[in-house]
Amino acid sequence: MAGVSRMPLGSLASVDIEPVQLVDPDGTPTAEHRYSRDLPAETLCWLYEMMVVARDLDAEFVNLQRQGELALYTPCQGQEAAQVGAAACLRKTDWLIPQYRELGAYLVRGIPPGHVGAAWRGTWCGGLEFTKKCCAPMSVPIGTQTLHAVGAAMAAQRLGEDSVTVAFLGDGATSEGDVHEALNFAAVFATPCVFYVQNNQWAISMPVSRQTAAPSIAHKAIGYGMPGIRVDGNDVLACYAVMAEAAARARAGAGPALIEAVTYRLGPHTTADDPTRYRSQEEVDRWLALDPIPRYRTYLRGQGLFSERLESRVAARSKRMRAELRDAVVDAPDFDIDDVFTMVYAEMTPGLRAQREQLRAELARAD
Ligand SMILES: Cc1ncc(C[n+]2csc(CCOP(=O)(O)OP(=O)(O)O)c2C)c(N)n1
Ligand SMILES: [Mg+2]
Repeated sequence: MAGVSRMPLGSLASVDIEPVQLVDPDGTPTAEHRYSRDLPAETLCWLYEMMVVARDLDAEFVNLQRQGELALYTPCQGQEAAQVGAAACLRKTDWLIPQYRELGAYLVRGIPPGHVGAAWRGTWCGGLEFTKKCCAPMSVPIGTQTLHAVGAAMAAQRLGEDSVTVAFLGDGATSEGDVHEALNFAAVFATPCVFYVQNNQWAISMPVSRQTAAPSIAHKAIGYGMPGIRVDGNDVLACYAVMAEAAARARAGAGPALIEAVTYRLGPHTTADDPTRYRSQEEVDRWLALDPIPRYRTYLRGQGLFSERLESRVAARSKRMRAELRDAVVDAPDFDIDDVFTMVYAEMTPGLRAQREQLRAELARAD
């Protein structure tokens, strides 16, 4: 497969603290030789397109929240390379198990933006449509999705399928007990599951320095007996190459891996957050200089692949998808409150029935 090195994924006894980087922040190729940047020109341009469209759609989501169409949204600005690179190298039948900030991965997988909008609008089917594209609905209870991912990977293993499951999680999630159980189970049973930690430096207002005393999040892999690897999460080609290697390894039956993509959340944690209360503008500026999109644009230009034609194709797609999102979300009907109770089990339990009656009575009083 293009972009995959022939070398095994690191060593089980050590983790390189230097993240894998294929494109320097100035847009020139690095001296990295274990991984290849060799992808077809069409793929290289598509990665750019996906990153730009993800950023534009992300801005549209924030606008929709500000206009009262969505209660909440979790911006992914700054993390486009980490998400696009990781999702782009997978097969359509590989399962994506997201946390909640993975717009770039949904986009690459072909999930219509309106379906992501429905999920943030809180309609009953919000997220259910994702499963048609082998992507689980978003998961807000931090870390729980990693257990689902290991379960899905074990199911594929038992069914003799050759699909790989990728669990997306954040730096903060790695402090959760659930994640320990998921990593341990995955390693003991050699499940085809890749744990992809987007270390965006913050878990709401808690810095990553408070999440672990280990040298890095990737180092935790050593204790579980799986390879751990750090990658520059603002370098789309490095994220692509490292995930491609981990997925190929898992597909071949060699078990899970833990990837730490070192990146930064440029925006707020959610649309309800004010990050100026806990981090400095100087820190944000330092990461803005490492913005994955201009870096990759410079790289493409250096390769002779960037053109006005590409820029206008990307702009047209972005415009189309933003309009698609707005059309799906603006003035969409509210859901029927009964669905909260009727859609959980095939048959409602007595407890759910009682809760429904209680809510109905409260709503009637409020009217
Ligand atoms: C089990 C649980 N505990 C606490 C929360 C509140 N909470 C929501 S997001 C978040 C931070 C998660 O940080 P991280 O895993 O780094 O992901 P990021 O938001 O940075 O992408 C917390 C603590 C939650 N949703 N679930
Ligand atoms: Mg985080």
